Amino acid sequence: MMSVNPHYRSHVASSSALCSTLLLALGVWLGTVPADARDFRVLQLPNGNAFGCANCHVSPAGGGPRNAFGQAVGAITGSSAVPFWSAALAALDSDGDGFSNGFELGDPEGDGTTIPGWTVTNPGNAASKPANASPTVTLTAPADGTTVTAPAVLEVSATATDTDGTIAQVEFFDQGTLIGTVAAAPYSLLVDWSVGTHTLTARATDNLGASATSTPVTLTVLAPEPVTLSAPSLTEGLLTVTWTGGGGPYLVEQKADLGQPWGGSSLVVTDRSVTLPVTGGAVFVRVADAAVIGPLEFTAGLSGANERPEPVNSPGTGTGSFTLQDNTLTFAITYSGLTATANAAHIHGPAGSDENAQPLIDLAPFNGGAFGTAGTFTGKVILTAAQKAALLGGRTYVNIHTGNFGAGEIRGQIVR
Ligand SMILES: [Ca+2]
Ligand SMILES: [Ca+2]
Ligand SMILES: [Ca+2]
Repeated sequence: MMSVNPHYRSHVASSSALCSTLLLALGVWLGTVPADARDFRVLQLPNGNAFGCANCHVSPAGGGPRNAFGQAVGAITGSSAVPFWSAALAALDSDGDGFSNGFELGDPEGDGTTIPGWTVTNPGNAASKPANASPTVTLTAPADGTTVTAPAVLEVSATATDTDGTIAQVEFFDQGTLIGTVAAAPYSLLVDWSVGTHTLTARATDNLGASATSTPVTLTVLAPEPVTLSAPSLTEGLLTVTWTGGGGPYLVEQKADLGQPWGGSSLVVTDRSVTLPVTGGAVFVRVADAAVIGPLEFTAGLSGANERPEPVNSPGTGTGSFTLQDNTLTFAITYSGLTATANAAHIHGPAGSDENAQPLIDLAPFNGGAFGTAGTFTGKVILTAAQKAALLGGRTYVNIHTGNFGAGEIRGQIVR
């Protein structure tokens, strides 16, 4: 703690930090410490002479209104001469420029010991502050020049540092278009990359708004090889078809007569193989790769009547619209009229409209902050191959739960 004789200090400082000279002289003459003479306060400040009276006063000549730091000092001292510099005052950022009073004055700890060679700035003037070092940022994944085959769900990751502050956020860009923002380490995003060449950069912004952009890296996503069927095998009425190529999942269609139209692709598998019963004299099989697909639109209509194993009696209803692009499902689901506040909501599967299945996707993070008896779920999720297969096969449904109907109050199958 500093111990300062205010009279002595006032005199030795008079050439370099002179506040209210006349009042100070009067004060000495009267033999008291005048309330308005504050050179002694300048001298209680670490490196106080660098800005003199302007540490505390709006006017650099002293007197008149106090700035924010001067007000903080005044709140401690009142009109007394008590020592005021402390760790607590050092920790404050009185002028709100992002740097603590102690940092600005070269005594970050507030213990009265200054750091030699410090560039002192004014703790009472927001325009006077240390130069802010820009952050640095490096993309750590994917490695530059990475080439993968779709489906390409992989993380983009960066490290970011700021030598004189903190990282406020890291943004990721693909060809200059923002693809996501991460506010805290680890700075990573899971991304469903489309086929093509991606030029990725990361931009880090520090706590004072300075930013830096990483060196770009290139990621190339190739389309899968075409699906090629191998020779089928028939064993005891079961036809096994295998194939190569594609990225999956696979849409499998079959028909018994080559002259008939294909019947649609309700059978969706993730393996490169399927076994089908053969009841007639012939079966024709067509396999399509769904690794790169979309946009495909789906809808769902939710009601109590759709609940299984038994319908429930609820006035609640809901509708959902869904878009699948490659592996990413974007959705907007609205519901209303529930008999109680919803307490959970999921996309379930794989199950047909008369079956039940476990949750695949928790919709709670997408409810806009809170469940209600009415509300919305909007957002997007990246699907696993199995989830995508269930969706493409018409084997997923939305289910919203309430306290009155714990197994689900309204439900709707997601269909094309
Ligand atoms: Ca400050
Ligand atoms: Ca300042
Ligand atoms: Ca900085």
